[in-house]
Amino acid sequence: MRERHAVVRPLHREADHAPTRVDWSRVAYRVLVSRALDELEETRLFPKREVLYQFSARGHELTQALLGEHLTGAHDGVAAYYRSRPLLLSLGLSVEHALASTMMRAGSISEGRDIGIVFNLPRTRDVTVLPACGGVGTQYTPAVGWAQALTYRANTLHDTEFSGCIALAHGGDASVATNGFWAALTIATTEQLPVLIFIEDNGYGISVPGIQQTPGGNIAANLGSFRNLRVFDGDGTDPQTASVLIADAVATVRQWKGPALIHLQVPRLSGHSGQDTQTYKSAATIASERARDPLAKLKAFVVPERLTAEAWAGLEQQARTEVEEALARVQQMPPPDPRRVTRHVFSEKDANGRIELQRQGGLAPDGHVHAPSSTQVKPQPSRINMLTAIRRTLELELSVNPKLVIFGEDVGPKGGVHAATLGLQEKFGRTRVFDTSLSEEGIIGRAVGMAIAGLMPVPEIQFRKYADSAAEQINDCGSLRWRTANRFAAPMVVRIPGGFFKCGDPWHSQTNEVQWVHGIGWRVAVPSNAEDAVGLLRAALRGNDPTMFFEHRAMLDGAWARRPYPGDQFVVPFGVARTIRPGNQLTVVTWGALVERCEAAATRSGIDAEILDLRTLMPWDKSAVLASVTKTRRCLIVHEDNGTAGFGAEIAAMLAKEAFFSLDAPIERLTMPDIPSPHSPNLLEAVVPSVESIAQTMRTVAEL
Ligand SMILES: Cc1ncc(C[n+]2csc(CCOP(=O)(O)OP(=O)(O)O)c2C)c(N)n1
Repeated sequence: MRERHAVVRPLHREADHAPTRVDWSRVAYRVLVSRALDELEETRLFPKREVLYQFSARGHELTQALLGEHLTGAHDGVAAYYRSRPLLLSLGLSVEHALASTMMRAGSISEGRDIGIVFNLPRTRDVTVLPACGGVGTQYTPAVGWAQALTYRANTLHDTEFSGCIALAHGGDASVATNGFWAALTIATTEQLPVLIFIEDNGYGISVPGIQQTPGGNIAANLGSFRNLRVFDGDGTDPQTASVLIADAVATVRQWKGPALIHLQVPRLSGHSGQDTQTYKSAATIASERARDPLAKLKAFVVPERLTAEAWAGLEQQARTEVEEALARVQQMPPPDPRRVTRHVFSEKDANGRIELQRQGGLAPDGHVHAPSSTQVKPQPSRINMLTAIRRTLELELSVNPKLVIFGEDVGPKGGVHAATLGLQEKFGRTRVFDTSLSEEGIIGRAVGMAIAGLMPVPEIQFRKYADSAAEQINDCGSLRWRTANRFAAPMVVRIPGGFFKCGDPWHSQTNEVQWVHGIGWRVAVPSNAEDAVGLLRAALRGNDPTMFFEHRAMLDGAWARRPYPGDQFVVPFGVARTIRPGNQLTVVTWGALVERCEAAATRSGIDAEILDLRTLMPWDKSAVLASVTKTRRCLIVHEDNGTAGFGAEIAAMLAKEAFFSLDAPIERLTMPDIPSPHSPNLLEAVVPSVESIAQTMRTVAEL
């Protein structure tokens, strides 16, 4: 033990020392296979453009092969990045699959949809590798979400299989400057989660040196006194040092004593990617990096003490042969089929009507059976407001679905700044309804990790504008099913209030719902009243896709939006508009808070308008709009979001194409002008479509 203290540099005094059980022959083989793969790609496949993106792991292989030795928990979860291939090979990714991915073949990890170096491994009883992203730092918050799901499944659902399993976030030295890193660090240390942050420091983020990513260039040194974090630091090229440090770090986290960070220095022996010629490094720097090649150091460490020279040569030969044989097989594989490239954006059914389930993520792959649902309204005598409708639906779903968790800023004891979660923590406890740190990236990224771990996360973003800080996680969550060719999905329901209330302002009042419609893979609900809010929210909470549930602030307690509670089973299918008022003179298409105004405007204008409340924008009810416009021959679209590229433009484009010969007048849009929401009520009233301005526009369009 003492000797090991002499070689390793654990910054944390209480580092727990685990026995190092390393199969050096296996580690050597994995290092050699990774090196042979990079060699093949760098010298033969990349120059011939058979591989278009080459991210060499030369210099990073030893640390990752050693780490693979310790990731043995049945539910360990790894959030990897683009330089994680040696780790993936250690966790069971075959050489053939790895090559098929970079060579963009059918049947590979993403079927040629994503760069072949961002991997994933769906698993039910082995280490899961969460879908990696191209964005630096995006891996961290899903990793802490996975860690929290482990503790939830073990401690709250009492599934002992999850005890002692860990999450691992793998990144480079530049990634410690990202929002995701700090969001995850805060969550992990405040919640004391079993996550190991594994930083491989090759000194550069492409060309920018590490001293510009963290002061002094060593994140471990800087985090030495960070509360609730154990820190390990050392030379990742020295087999003995790296082996002991990694064993200790993993063992500490496995005991569920809290998170740890390990920082290991390694050389990057190739350019950042195939295109990078490293002109920013001096010849001396390159030479000193080569002198630290962990492969050479590993050979010196194991031969002859642990392996004979012949055995080492045999491993080298075997690794080259394995890679060449894999190449020969991959070259026989067909390229991906372009006819399939638009598939798997959302959960889909096959030709026989059966859902083509993702292999991992969400409740469905675990065979979860939801409580009965019905599209029939069972109205209760008294009316409730939309806020109560949302709260009641959340409460019912929490009670029938133990895998559902609600979280966000202030949603706990306070019950949310809009009171939608009032009393829920008291009733269901703080593991199921909890406050989070103030980081929207942290909230959504954590939800992604939890969803992949088989829970149904229901994060709240306090106001629409503040979803901006989570934009990267939202985008990556939406594209996750497509990127992984349906191997993974992360169904969740993100509740976001927004829109004008009594006043406006640029921070709390925008809607900008079109952003998610334009994004990939999100279903978008925009209910206008309490009944639809119940039905759409329940459908979303029992759905198999990520959903944005927009709660309009003006409708939460608005009198018009109050409706009888439609029952505990009530669901509203997405993509079905509601006809608020039948009419023959003009079709008005709207949603959210402006449905009420359009209805009042129809009465005021005296126009026989047919009003459609879309209720959901993704999917949206094209056929209802088309049928109505074909009948009335005129269309007015009214929305609160800005006009330019608002969702009204999409509706108008569809009608221009599909209803051109049915139209007696140009399609009209009435929207906010292209400005943020103004604060003063008189300014607000002047720009949000009002009953009067809608009525006037109805008359104009009807009379054209
Ligand atoms: C959010 C984001 N910004 C920029 C990039 C472009 N980019 C790709 S890798 C990289 C450097 C990352 O360096 P580091 O985290 O140290 O990992 P390494 O590549 O050295 O292994 C940059 C700037 C990106 N992929 N994502």
